[in-house]
Amino acid sequence: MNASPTALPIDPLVQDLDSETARLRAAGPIVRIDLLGAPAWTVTSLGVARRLLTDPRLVKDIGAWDLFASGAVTRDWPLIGMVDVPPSMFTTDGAEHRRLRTKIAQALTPRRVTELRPVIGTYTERLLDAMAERARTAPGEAVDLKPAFAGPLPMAVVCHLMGVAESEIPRQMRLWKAFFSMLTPQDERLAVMAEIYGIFLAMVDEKRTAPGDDLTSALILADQGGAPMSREEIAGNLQSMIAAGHETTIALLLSAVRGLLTHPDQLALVLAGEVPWEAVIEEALRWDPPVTHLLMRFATEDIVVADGGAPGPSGAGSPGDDGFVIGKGEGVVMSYRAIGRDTGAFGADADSFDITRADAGRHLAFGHGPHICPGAALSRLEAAIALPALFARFPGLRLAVPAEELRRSPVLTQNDLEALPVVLGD
Ligand code: HEM
Ligand code: PLO
Repeated sequence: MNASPTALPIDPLVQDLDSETARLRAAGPIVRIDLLGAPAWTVTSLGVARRLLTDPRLVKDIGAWDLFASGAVTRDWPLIGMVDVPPSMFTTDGAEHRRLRTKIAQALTPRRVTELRPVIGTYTERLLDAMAERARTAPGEAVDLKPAFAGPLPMAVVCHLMGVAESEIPRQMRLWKAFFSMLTPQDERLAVMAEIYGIFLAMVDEKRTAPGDDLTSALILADQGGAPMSREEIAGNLQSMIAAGHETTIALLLSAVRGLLTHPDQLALVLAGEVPWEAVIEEALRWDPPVTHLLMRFATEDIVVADGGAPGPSGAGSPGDDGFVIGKGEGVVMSYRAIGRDTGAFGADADSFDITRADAGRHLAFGHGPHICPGAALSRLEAAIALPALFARFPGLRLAVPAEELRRSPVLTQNDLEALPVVLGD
């Protein structure tokens, strides 16, 4: 399996993400990439992304991927865990997908999210108390905000939501870290995936006999949208919610803090109440979104994407002349980080963090179309509680290292800062 020679390689070690994003953007609205040996397309333009994300000719069903059907991509491919996974809303299409989304909508109501407010507040205060204690006993010492604050909160909240025991959290953190890291040997990753699925299947069996007051039980009981979910579908959806619900929100918190600490003038505006926290959250989602590259959709027929950006009907226009043709059976990635930096959508200064920009809310960090993130309200709520509480407790918070020294973890698909060392201040 070889990617075409002109394909841009995506670095699994994420050594220089800003340069990679700039290279992708410069290459066009839709670009040939090399995903660890597998050729694919990626989208870097907001307009093209919006159109393709509602185009029914692109599906999540891995059976539509030529490289998989032909055996060129196998379980040995390090990114297989993003595409060949247990049944869930993440990988289904059409009527089957609508059935699962209806049940999620029935169970994950705005009220259920709002009811998490005190839970989020309590976890946040608990973490801040522990940090304050460290600041008292070791004043001036650098603290890594990832394990101390941003890391634990989202996993605790999503486990509470889904009815996963607190005692399970350390194992979940370890397993998902191994799942996402590109440094995990592939046989170990496959074992981790099997272990995760086994844990959730067992959990579903328990909840089916003794439902609780949690979202997993509500999904089991959801009666709208068609046939009840199978055991495997409940486990698959539970597992998706846990995976999606922690890794992404950690990244949102870290992006927002990094943006503010590297732009003290903007932090001052927020602390003075001149710019709302909501603006910080939306700008962080645009500027350095949690999902870098979203794998993957597959073309069920040839799709012509005009150079100007609009995908046309199949067969319109000739390949190469006035656009790009996504061939039937090819894979399409959404590079949400590059899309957030689309100068056509956000202006010439799209690379700058600017909480005063008027149009940050147009970002696609939560996706668009039928698969748009069902957890968006929850993650926004977490950030809207955690960020002000952090800066209220530590108004003198500052980076403990120069911004250029911050490193990314080797996670190809997600935005994962290795660490965010800060000084808590007085
Ligand atoms: C889907 C982003 C938080 C659960 C998605 C997608 C994106 C996304 C981009 C669409 C993927 C696509 O193109 O198909 C984010 C971001 C988050 C976040 C940026 C935080 C800042 C959450 C939370 C949960 C969650 C907290 C659960 C509690 C899901 C699920 C899907 C999804 C289950 C799959 C939906 C489907 O395919 O129908 N998310 N997410 N996400 N998200 Fe989130
Ligand atoms: C994780 C492995 C599971 O077996 C299947 C699964 C479902 C939902 C996916 C999640 C995986 C990875 C993280 C994803 C999430 C949906 C949203 C989240 C992609 C593949 C994002 C956008 O980061």
